Amino acid sequence: MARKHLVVILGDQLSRTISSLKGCNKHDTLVLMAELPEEASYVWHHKKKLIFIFSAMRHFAEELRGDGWNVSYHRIDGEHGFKSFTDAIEAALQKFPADTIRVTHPGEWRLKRQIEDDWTGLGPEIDVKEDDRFIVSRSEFCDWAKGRKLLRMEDFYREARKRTGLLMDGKKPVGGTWNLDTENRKSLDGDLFVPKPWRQKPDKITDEVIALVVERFADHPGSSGGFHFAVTRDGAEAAFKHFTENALPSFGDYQDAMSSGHKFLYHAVISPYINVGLLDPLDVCRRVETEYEKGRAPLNAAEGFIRQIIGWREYVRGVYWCFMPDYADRNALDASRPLPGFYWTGETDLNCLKHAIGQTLEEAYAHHIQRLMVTGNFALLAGVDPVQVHEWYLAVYADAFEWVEMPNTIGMSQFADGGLLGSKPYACSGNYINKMSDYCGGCRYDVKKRSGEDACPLNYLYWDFLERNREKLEDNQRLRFAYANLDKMDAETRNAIVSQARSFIDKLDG
Ligand code: FAD
Ligand code: DLZ
Ligand code: SF4
Repeated sequence: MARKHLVVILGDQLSRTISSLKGCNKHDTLVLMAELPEEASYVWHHKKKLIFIFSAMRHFAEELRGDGWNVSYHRIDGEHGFKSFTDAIEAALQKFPADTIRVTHPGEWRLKRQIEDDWTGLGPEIDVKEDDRFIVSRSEFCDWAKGRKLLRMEDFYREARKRTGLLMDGKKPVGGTWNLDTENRKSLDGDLFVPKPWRQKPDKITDEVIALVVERFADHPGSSGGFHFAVTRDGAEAAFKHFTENALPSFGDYQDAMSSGHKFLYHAVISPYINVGLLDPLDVCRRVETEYEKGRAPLNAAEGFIRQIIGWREYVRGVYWCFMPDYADRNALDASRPLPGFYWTGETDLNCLKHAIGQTLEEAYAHHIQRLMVTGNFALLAGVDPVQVHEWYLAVYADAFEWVEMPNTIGMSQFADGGLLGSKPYACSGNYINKMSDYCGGCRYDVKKRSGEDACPLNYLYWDFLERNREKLEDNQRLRFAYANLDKMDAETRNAIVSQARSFIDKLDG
């Protein structure tokens, strides 16, 4: 007799070719999908994130049914009363006595533990399949990392280019240079044409989910209004096509720019779709490579985009699985302040933060430099507990799943891993924000002033950050110039800066 499989598909495994379904026979398989209170509340998810995931799950279940799969789907507003996956599986097994519970490896340590600790006691054999939507497997990354003193993203990225053949000319990079990062740093000229972002009008299923989230998750952060994410493969495809046709050519030049008038600039806004499986990462890279080959996008755009996906995205996933679970507790700079309350409201008179947080609460989206150099930088300078910073990022972005969010936050943004992921902290004063954005023009603070009542707080916080962490950071070669500048200040100036920074920080609420 054929073996019966119960295939559990998680909310970020919405790919028709997901490994857990491979080799299963439709007659002997029950697919289980569930909207669950435990998943909806392990952090304080943004309303738009909840809408996106539930609606994409419901659409995917329909798609699977259309393909002939037998799907048992549990809505969070249904009668089921399950709290967790374990509850839902236990109930499913009553009606469908499977020999095997199959699942594709989850993207969060918490769920890996749940599978190992709780699902194993349910009876059937547990079969966890590798998630083959990544270019480099978890074990391949760990083999690569083993024995290296420094885990440089650049080294990893070059290997990934060779492995995929993307933008390669034999054994050499197309154009002769691996990384065109220095050509990704233009600030925005006022009169540039910025394309309108792609938007999906909600259909009936999404409208139902919006009503559900508005009612049931009313106290969760963020706005539910103007929901415009794609929730199907076709929608995600349309969003990606819109990006390649309208924004990709300028993506490289303005990758690091920030603008109060343009939330999305030339960014792809596809991370939620790739992360839940509506778009395939390698496929989008190949299509961007084709845009370059056909002369429709310059090399700095194509290379910059491909680097983010086969470089950074794969690399952070490797770091997560190689260094968890202790990675979550790292706190190399001993930062311990509570996250300021304005991260949940956007109510602050620092204009850069007001914009980045306001947009985040509105859209469940901010681009990389807003996340790294505005919200991340402020938390780093103020010495906020990295766990609280991590929980904020995991909650507020539609693309946030722990495998990708945590290394970006704990490592890249907060330097809490002590330099495993980045060779120096991404700390900046107001000068950088002023160079890359138009935020300072509309701010009540003066970005040119280092101290005094109306001085830009990032200026004194930056110097105080260096002073406070002198013992830990002074020997970092990449901070030599910054410490030399700090040491050039006379004692009186330095003391004034430090004391203004400390009193500013002390006034931040939790
Ligand atoms: P684009 O700028 O258009 O880039 C194209 C694609 O490259 C993205 O869709 C994404 O898939 C990939 N990418 C770019 N940068 C990174 C990166 N550093 N790590 C992984 N993938 C990358 N990204 C997430 O997908 N989920 C997160 O939870 C997340 N949390 C972050 C937290 C912090 C503190 C920081 C600094 C960055 C975080 N990022 C995260 C990375 C990055 O900010 C987002 O991937 C990006 O802003 C998504 O927008 P986009 O699709 O318009 O990206
Ligand atoms: C993030 C999320 C949310 C909010 N809700 C669900 C859910 O109800 N059901 C589900 O299967 N998945 C959900 N997810 C995604 C998971 O919590 C988790 O982040 C990923 O499955 C990790 O791989
Ligand atoms: Fe931000 Fe300072 Fe510029 Fe104000 S002046 S927007 S606080 S960098």
